[in-house]
Amino acid sequence: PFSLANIQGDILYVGLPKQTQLFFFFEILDVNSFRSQLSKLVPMITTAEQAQNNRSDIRKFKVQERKQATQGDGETPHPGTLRVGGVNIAFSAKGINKLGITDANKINDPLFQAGMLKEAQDLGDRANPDKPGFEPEWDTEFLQEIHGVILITGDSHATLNSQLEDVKCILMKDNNHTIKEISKLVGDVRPGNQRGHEHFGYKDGISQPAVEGVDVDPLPGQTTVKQGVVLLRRDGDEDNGQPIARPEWALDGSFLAFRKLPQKVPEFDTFLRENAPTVPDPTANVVDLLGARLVGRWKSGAPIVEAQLRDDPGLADDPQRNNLFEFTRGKQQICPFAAHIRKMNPRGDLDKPENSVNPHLIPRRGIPFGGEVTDEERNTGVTLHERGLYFVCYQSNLSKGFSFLQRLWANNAKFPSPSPELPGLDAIIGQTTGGGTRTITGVISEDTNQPFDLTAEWVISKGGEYFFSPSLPALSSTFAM
Ligand code: N7H
Repeated sequence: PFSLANIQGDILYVGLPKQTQLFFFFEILDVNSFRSQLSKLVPMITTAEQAQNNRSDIRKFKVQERKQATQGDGETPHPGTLRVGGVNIAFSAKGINKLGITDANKINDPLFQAGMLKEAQDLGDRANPDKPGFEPEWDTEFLQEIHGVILITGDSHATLNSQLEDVKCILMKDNNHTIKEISKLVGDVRPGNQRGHEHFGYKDGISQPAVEGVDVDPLPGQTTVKQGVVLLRRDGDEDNGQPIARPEWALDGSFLAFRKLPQKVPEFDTFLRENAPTVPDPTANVVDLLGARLVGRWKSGAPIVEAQLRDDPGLADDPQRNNLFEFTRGKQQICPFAAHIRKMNPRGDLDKPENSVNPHLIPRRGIPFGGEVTDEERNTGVTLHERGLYFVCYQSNLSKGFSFLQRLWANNAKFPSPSPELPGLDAIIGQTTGGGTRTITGVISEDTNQPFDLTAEWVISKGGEYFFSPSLPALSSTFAM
């Protein structure tokens, strides 16, 4: 039977509620004590059922609050009773092997089993020039053996840290050599009116797939995918129509792809300012227009297909309309083929989308990291403080989800168009191991075949890993003991 109480909370709906989020990467040193302590951690894990209840409590709280503000009456629930935080746990293939799970190799996802480091070059990540052969230019923590990650979300750094202390206390109760910290990364929702926007300034998290039987009331334009696109062993976890063989404990688990993606914000802004082509309408803001054409949405989130020449915040803020659009197949007068959201979800561009697009849709759960751009950075156009996105997505199959999207769509100059106009790489995340140039077409509406050079990459991968987020029953039985 399918139960939300069995599934970790970050996977479904919109994930764990978060203002700030901590990723604690660890290595398992003492397998026996880890396994016995893990069973005591399981009750702390936030399930999809709890995450969903929380959200409706928070919504109710906000409605009450608004009522009180306008009418001065009504009983406001005490915010202290609302849990805005959550805890989830996931393991790398090395971690699952280390635990000694006997049929670990039957999980049957070669990319997961090899680990992300092995795939770095194929993903287009840059080489470290000081290393022979290919070693990606990643932060050192991702070059080490990582066994697992604990995700903690909450409303302040203080809450996260105290939650982390509780988790560590449980895991290391009898033995403080049970696990070793590899690194602790903290992301934050951006402040003020940039809440929900990533660091380039664009509203994020608008388009998410609805999951069959879970998100029963999809918004206009939202695609419903089979449960098995996200959850292992569910309907749709298949290859060529055949269910993929997986061990029993894989049921209702999901692969978590984590990427640390720093963004060169002042450099991106300078590029837009210096390279924005003129358009016939003299009232258009050509700088913002170029950005919107590269992303496929304006900074407000309004899709360029429905707001062709200027931003439309009213459209962006209307959930009934902000995701309801399709690209015109074979044409890029309005939205370049290389626009990030067209590459990642080519709605209207392919035949049989149920087979060609839907299996590749991913729930995204990332969070920005790093501070706001400083005056000095803005004035010099040079990034001095690292900032970007801790990208997280879930899928039942990495070769259809994250890896597919990065390699076969973002990094593939020929996708999605069969027309003679060569789309070029995804303007935001397309990458070439740092070597190639990135030329796209479709930026100039009057001549969509005209090449347009993106003179740099503004999103530069610094590493990541593939994890498996097991179901609660699997955590209690197979992973713990
Ligand atoms: Fe992307 N950005 O600011 O440009 N992304 N993304 N992404 N992304 C989306 O529609 C961004 C990254 C997807 O269904 C929006 O919710 C940045 C990776 C997918 O229409 C914006 C980075 C991958 C979608 C951004 C980054 C994806 C999507 C519009 C890195 C997968 C939904 C908001 C720093 C390999 C497409 C929205 C759809 C949307 C940005 C990374 C995938 C603004 C800055 C690595 C599937």
